[in-house]
Amino acid sequence: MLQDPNGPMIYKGIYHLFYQWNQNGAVMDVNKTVWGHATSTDLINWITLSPAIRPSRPSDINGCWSGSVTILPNGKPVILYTGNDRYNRQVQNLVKPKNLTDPYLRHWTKSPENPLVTPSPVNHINSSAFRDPTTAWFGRDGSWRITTGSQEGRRGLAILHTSKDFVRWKQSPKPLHYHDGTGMWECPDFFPVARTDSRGLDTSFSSGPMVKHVLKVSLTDTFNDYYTIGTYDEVRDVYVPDKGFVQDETAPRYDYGKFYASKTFYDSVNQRRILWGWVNESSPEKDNIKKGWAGLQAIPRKVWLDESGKRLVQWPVKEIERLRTTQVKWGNKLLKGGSVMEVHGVTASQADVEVFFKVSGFDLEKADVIEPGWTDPQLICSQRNASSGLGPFGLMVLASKNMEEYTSVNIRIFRAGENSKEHVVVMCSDQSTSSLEKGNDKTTYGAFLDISPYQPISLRTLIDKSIVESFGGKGKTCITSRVYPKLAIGERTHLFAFNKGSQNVNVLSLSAWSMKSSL
Ligand code: DQQ
Repeated sequence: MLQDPNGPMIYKGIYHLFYQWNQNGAVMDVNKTVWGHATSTDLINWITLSPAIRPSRPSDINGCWSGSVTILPNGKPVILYTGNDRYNRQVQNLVKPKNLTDPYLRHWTKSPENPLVTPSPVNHINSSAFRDPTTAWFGRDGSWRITTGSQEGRRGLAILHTSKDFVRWKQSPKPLHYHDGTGMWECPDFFPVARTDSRGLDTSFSSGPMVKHVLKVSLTDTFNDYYTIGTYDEVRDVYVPDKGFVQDETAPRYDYGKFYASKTFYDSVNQRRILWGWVNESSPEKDNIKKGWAGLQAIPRKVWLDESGKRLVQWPVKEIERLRTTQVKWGNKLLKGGSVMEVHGVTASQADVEVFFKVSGFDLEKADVIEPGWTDPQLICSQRNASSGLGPFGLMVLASKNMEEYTSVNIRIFRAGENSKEHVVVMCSDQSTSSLEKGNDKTTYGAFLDISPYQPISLRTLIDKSIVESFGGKGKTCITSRVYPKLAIGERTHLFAFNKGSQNVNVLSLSAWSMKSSL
């Protein structure tokens, strides 16, 4: 079983991804976890190498858990990771590449000083809640800083540690950030984003007026990744989320479907920040054992700050477009209320589909007013028969010919109030009809989409056999779903555009590409 992405980086032109991996089967076994290792020159085609870190020392004998890579100023990468030690305590360890001339970095050496940081009552760290060191950033005072995820009662926190030499780490008296009532913060990720530019910034980029910071934490309570945008106060060495953001379950999510333990890195060659996330299965364990594998990594996404400063934008890395082959194009097609139209000529089991919908202002003014209690988009998306007049419209993907099976990725538009000119736009990924097979988790996912429906509404969906990754509003809201069709397999898979609402919707343009498999 494969889990969290670990230590992504680019080194000598080669991308590296490590990941939590139980080599022995399609089930989780945290006491046996190794760092699986894969490399690529284009982020799309990957070769796997032998595991980079395996349990072998008292400081990691019960599992080599998540961690990050830092590229030191001399260009040398180092890894900090959590070891589950011989007493089942979580400790932080260091490993270095054995041979820096090898761009594949096939061999790694554990530091003889491990463990570098241990939990104890003296430092008030609970030994079962001390893990997942981030990429380090370099402070103006000449010290490195990392943060680790932790918990004190129901308070989740990101502990801060500083070091001059990367070996001796000192715990800061104050955490980088904390919030009560959230439970454990796993896999924190802390990085700068440019205010007015989609270009990425190195993790050590100094804060200043043109820079915001992002803190992401993975909450064990909900198994979701939440981020806030804020300011890193370098003098007080604390992170302060902007007004309106709270580091808890009310914070925005990278993805409103399956996406956890994610981690970003700075791609210095292409000056972008790239996000990796683990997509867990929605199938029962016995099915995973039967198929022989479980867990995958989402297509890597470029991530940057939206011009509103209120959210991040994510978009599949451009390299994915190299897998595109034949293209089917529609221009200006009317999707009448209640209609379904097949998109012919595309390998519907593996496709990249980008649509722009347009709704007339006249129809928008007639949209139903959202019910006062409908504050949870996931519930709105689950109301299968509640038509808003405007939508649901969108795509039916991984569909069987007669639609016994399909996953619906759709948009619904409501008026915000009786006398309001504002609209509420909801994006849904509805798996409830995705498979005839029983036993899978078919929860319907949904999220608000902060766009004006007077503008063209963009929806992109990457479809690959059992995974559907959707990006609404040019990447403002993302939803990833695992689905397991029984009928809609290979050539028996279809793709449809649909509009179940009563008003008409225009497809301004639709492009669907058949996608080749990667290596
Ligand atoms: N998975 C790792 C931990 C991390 C968790 C163990 C998140 O380090 O907190 O496999 O999925």
